[in-house]
Amino acid sequence: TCTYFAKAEDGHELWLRNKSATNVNIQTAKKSPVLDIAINELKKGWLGKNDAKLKFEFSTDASIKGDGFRLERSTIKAKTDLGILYGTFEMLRRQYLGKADENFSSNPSYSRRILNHWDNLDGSVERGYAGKSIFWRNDQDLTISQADRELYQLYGRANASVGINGTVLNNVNASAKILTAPYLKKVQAIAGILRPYGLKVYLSVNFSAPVTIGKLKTADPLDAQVRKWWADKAKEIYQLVPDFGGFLVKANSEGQPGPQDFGRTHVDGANMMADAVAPFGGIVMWRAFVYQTSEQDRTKQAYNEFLHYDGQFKKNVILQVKNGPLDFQPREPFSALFGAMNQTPVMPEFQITQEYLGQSKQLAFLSTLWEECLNSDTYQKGKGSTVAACTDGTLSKNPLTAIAGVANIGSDRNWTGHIFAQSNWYAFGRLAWNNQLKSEDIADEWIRQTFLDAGEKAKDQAFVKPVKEMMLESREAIVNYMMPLGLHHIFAEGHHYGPAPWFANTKIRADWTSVYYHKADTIGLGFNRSHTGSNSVEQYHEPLRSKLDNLATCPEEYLLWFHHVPWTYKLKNGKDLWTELCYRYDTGVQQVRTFQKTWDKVHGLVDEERFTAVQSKLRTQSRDAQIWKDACLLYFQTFSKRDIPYDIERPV
Ligand code: GCW
Repeated sequence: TCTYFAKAEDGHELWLRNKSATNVNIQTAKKSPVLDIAINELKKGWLGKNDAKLKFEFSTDASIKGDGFRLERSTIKAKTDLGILYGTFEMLRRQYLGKADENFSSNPSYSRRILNHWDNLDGSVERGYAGKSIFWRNDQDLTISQADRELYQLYGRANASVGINGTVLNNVNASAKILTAPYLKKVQAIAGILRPYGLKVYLSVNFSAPVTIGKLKTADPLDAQVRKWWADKAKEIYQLVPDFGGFLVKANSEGQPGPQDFGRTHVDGANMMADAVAPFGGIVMWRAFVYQTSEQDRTKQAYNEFLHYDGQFKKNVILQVKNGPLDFQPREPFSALFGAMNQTPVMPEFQITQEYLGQSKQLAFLSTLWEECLNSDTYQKGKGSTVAACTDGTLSKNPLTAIAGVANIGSDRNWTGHIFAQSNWYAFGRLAWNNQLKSEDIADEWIRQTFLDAGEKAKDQAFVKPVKEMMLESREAIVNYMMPLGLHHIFAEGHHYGPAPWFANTKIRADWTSVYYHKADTIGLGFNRSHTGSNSVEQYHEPLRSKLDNLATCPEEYLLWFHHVPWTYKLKNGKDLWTELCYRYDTGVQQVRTFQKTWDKVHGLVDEERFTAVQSKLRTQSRDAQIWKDACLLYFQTFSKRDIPYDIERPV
């Protein structure tokens, strides 16, 4: 447990390393635990004029929305205590970054900005690469030590600093045990520690809980006893945690129980739970990540399952949709569900943990991936109907707006395994607060706060610039050496780290193999989802549908996602598919080699500990990028029967 303490002491305080240089006097007419934290942060981190007078002001200004705020020279204005806290963090960030002391207003894009922890109750973390769960150890030990308490405070502080205001404490592959009294007691205690940081607690629930822990004979959502069981359970939870956020549900997906087990629908299931939490103001986040063993292209299934339920869900239900229609691949087109629903609100689910992007071994700044998704145009209500606008209430005027990120946090001393993975936690929070932010600015902020002293400008050219370029390029590099040109899910089975494009197995469902996705043959490569194939393009609105449908107009980054393309097909740069594929894989490897050089050059500009840690991870990444390239090219070559161009590096 002492590793927990080390997080603060060893300078592993994430992006929050500001230490006050000057004194500030705070004037506030109100007192509360939230405001106490704001005051404490200001005392700890104030870098403005010495002995400055700063005022908290509760304002009815209509331009301030929700927990938004307005900063004026010596005033933080907000409607709520949390607004003051978020304004405080923004003010301190601006001071740290050396930004001009000018008026600044900001309102959150989404009202609920939530981390999803895939933490199991035995302490393991599904798709977690940074140690153990910070919340759960095992059934026998549900205590909260002083070290835990301090850790949760650091966690709360980090989240509040970027505006994250909710956390789901357990895995969506949920154990029903989380709803038993001993666990709920711990949930209550955690909620108590996180509350002043503005974090609402939510739980993932298992649909068959009424049977497994409730001893009922069924979990049928239309059964009166089942409905009562959930209503009573909700009441029990709200007695312990009055501001409990609600339930997250993975139902009838990958073997999880759900309403369909009883011949009922997702609507029946979601609404039953929604009724249970509604009296207390709770919500239900119902995941749309469903796919059955069927002949139907897996990427079409969630849309087909949910579209016709639009408008049938209770008001406190929101559909949680992964950014792409498959599963958090290095690159996917956006999920068509974002532009599909007219009445039912939809929330994006991003994956902060790098399940498919090198885990905590590789450097991948995911902000660019999320920005790409948020800015994608669904054309739902004409041009400009971006995923951001479809989900943040701009287009639907739906009062329930939310966004989720699958956390990459664990018990590791640096929280996230890879130091640069901290930037993804940071970026998720910043984009959840403001979905118009640019990755470039987010990276800049994060680098300065994580590695530089307050206001430091001397390292701009030698450090900030090259490191920022590396971050901004990192996701594209991974796309290049893993799955360029729209390739997807050719990962080794199970762990999802390395390549296995050859993976085929007639004994398991086809969509759990790699050959299902790339469909390599002697003619070409790629999954035909155009109108002559699975026709998944039909789920997109015009003019996007036709653009994707037509091989000549389909953006090349999605080419093999939507088309089976002949090896000899000429791409825009004049190269044929096989040749271009070789160059893309090679480019990816070369990009990582360049990252290594970039990082080696900053030696001395960053502390030795973090320098070495990152250097060593980049070596691993470079080696593994090479493996990806060699494996994929040598395998695809058995179909293309062509040489790898001689001006690129030979397979090792
Ligand atoms: O990405 C896949 C993962 C599973 C995960 C599932 C989901 C929590 O491989 O580990 O389960 O998606 O999102 O439900």
